[in-house]
Amino acid sequence: MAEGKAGGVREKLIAIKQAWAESRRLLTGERDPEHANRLPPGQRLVTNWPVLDLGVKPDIAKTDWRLTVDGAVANPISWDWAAYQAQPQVEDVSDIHCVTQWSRFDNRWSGVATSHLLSVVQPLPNANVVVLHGADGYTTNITLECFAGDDCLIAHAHDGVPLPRDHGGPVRAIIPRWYFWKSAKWLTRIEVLAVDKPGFWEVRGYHNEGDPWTEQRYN
Ligand SMILES: Nc1nc2c(c(=O)[nH]1)N[C@H]1C(S)=C(S)[C@@H](COP(=O)(O)O)O[C@H]1N2
Ligand SMILES: [Mo]
Repeated sequence: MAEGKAGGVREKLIAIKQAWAESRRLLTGERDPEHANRLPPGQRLVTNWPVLDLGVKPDIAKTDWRLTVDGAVANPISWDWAAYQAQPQVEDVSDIHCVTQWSRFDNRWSGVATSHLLSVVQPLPNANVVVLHGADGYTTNITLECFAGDDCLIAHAHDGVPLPRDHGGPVRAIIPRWYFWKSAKWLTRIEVLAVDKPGFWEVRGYHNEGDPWTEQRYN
């Protein structure tokens, strides 16, 4: 597809999702804060794995990939593939809940725990938020507290298979407690900040947090 046409399709898709947020479509008004069910309100279970993004899928070779962590940290880093692989590796199984109403159970993620990454970079006392940056220009903000959760990973594999490009390979963030838009694909930069900075969807009507159990879909 020519860049102009692809750009047009992308703008249309963004406008549709933004309009849904404005009209508060997809909200059921139900709540399940105690997680009585495994499926949050308004979600349906899928066994495939849909691909959702802005339509630009960066093709990043592992040899070119870097992960920069900067901002309000004592020890900024820029890991190349070898440095990332040399960090302690963990696995965690979690469920995906996408704001467009699909959920996928039991995803086994492999990678580096965000708690480990934070122990390396050492956020300054005034640090409150992280902004995750994808190589496609996507951004999303998460409180440092949520990002530090023991189920959060900087992941390179899903169910034992290297993350395909469609799903954000070589490396993406996994933030299971929030809707999946917080899990940035093609992760290349983590900005640690004192003051919150809403990301791509957060400035287009999505909720600043994104708890599926209380349907924090829109702001
Ligand atoms: N870099 C980047 N990350 C992104 C997005 C994106 O457009 N770019 N889309 C988000 C949204 S809205 C969703 S639902 C999930 C989809 O991930 P998947 O394609 O692996 O299912 O990625 C999230 N992370
Ligand atoms: Mo999404």
